[in-house]
Amino acid sequence: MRYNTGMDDRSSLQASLSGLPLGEIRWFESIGSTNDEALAWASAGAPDGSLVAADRQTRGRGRLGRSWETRPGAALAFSLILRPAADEMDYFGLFSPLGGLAVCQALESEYNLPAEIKWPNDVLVSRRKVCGVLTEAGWNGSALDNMVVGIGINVAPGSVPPASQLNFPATCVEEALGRPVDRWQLLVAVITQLIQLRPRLGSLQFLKTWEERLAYRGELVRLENSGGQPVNGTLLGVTPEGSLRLAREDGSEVHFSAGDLRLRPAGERQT
Ligand code: BT5
Repeated sequence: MRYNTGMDDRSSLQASLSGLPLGEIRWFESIGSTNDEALAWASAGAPDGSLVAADRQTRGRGRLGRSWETRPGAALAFSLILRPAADEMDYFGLFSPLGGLAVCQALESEYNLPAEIKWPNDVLVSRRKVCGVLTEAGWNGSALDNMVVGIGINVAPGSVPPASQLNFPATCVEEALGRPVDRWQLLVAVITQLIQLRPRLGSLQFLKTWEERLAYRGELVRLENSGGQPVNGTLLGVTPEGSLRLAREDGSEVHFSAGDLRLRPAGERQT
């Protein structure tokens, strides 16, 4: 199946999203980064639930200055502007898993495709990365003003960058499924799931749902950061704030917040 381009994309997107309780919507055929646009728009007053989506990103961003590839006609790249209500402020660290969980649940509900979350922010299918989430906060002085949840999903095979550009094996939804999918249908499903999950942010049920989705749970993993020694341990789960819980060999439990950490299965060679 070929995707429509240009104005058809804009109208397909708007038609698909028309039933959802969203704010305003901005669509770009090509943009630097949907997160940059969303952060600027949020600080200029975009309402809660506003959406920036693009067919192509020329400077799509991952975490810690890494880049994210979004090739035209093959992927989903969008950023949702959320204005945390007073009771959501404490759950600052959970907006990223909110995005990841919404993608997992959408893949399962729409396509029966089992998906996992590689802590902190990747969605894996068959242990390959199909989606990345980059959540960024907008501040008004020292007060949290908005959270931008940026989601990139590889949909068609053309969206998967060559292995030489990847720091973890990647795939796309169509490859995993063995058939074409309608990316607007997937977009609607992800946003629908996110809207449904949001009121449960920070609840025990939210944490349980997240933990059940954690890739490598009960397995030996290695945590790497840019500087110090890697840490090995058995992945136990997450804390209520979203830190990773690891059991060391001596039985002690240690917690790690996302920072600049990378999670790897312990058996994998360091690259
Ligand atoms: C992420 O970062 O995985 C978060 C990616 C978030 C992208 C969305 S798209 C909409 C919104 N607007 C933006 O500008 N960003 C968000 P990280 O865990 O740091 O992973 C980045 C690494 O993934 C790169 O260094 C590459 O190795 C790899 N990568 C780049 N493009 C990829 C792709 N399309 N599929 C799989 N892996 C990719």
